[in-house]
Amino acid sequence: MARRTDVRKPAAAALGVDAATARRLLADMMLIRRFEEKAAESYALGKIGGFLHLSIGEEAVADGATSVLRPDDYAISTYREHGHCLAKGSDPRRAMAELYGRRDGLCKGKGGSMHLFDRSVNFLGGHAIVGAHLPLAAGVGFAIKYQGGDQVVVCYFGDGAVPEGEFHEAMNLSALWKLPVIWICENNRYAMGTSIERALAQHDIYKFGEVYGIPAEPMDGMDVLAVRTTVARAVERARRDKMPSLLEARTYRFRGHSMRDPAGAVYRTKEEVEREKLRDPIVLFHARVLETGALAEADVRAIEKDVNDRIDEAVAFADASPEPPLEWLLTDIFKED
Ligand SMILES: Cc1ncc(C[n+]2csc(CCOP(=O)(O)OP(=O)(O)O)c2C)c(N)n1
Ligand SMILES: [Mg+2]
Repeated sequence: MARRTDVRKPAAAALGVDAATARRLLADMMLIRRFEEKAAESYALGKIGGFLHLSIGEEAVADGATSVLRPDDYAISTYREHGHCLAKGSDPRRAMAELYGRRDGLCKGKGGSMHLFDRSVNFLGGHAIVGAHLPLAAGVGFAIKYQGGDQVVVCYFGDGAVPEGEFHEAMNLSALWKLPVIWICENNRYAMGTSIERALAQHDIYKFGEVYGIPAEPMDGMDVLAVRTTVARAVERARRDKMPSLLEARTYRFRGHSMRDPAGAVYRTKEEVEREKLRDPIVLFHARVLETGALAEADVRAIEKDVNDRIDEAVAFADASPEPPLEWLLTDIFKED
């Protein structure tokens, strides 16, 4: 009888990635999902205050994109950034402690859910003002080029940023100055309760790339391998030719905009949400790795257990971390004397 490892080789090839990559992609998506499910529980228990925006349903974008980056590449994001930060390699314990507002958090508990920042993995935030980080991403791209580096910067933003001036300014400058920026629009079709049909004259967001002379493509944001392949092409263009790309990830958030809009039920039909849940990126990829034989069900269960253990550990770590002392209010701030 063939050994299990022998059986896996041709099947994994059918998937287009090797078994180790499949394992990592699945584990990272599950880690983001579990992290956010636990964060929602902690919010309900009153352990997390302020805003909390979950990306449940959108994990394939962060995971697929980061899987083709180097550790020295940069990522920058919105307030819906837990997944981007974890995918980039941040310690879930310190990310959870940040959500809890505790002193061992990534930003010493001063940033909270919307402002995760982790210089050690080149994750440059967590930005709460819609559209504001796009010019920052262009600036990071400029700095890379100016310093003669070959890193790239991935900038995630929502469909809600597209009608704003900052989107257009940033597209223009990145094209004009040939900056190594990969613009990834996470088009989940809503900006809070406003659908793209009510906000945008052009619903195919990737088409804005053509106007600025930027290579642009839509991608299935619920398919981690599609995201990986499309972003890999954009990374190559950015690294080699200093050419930006605009990628439109077609995705969906299964929960509401924030914990104050838990189900998003006022502006979306139940049928729409249920239909989109059939495209759950984790369920789809799980099925695909089994079908192709890249992983066995026992492997998936082991990954799941490991992820659950890591997140339980993250919650315990956050719970045990003390609150920041009052004096810290006046440190790490920019002030002119
Ligand atoms: C400049 C600005 N205007 C309004 C808001 C309020 N606001 C917070 S999130 C949001 C929706 C943004 O939607 P989108 O960019 O599609 O991202 P998503 O929440 O869907 O991930 C708005 C309008 C803000 N934070 N900044
Ligand atoms: Mg949106």
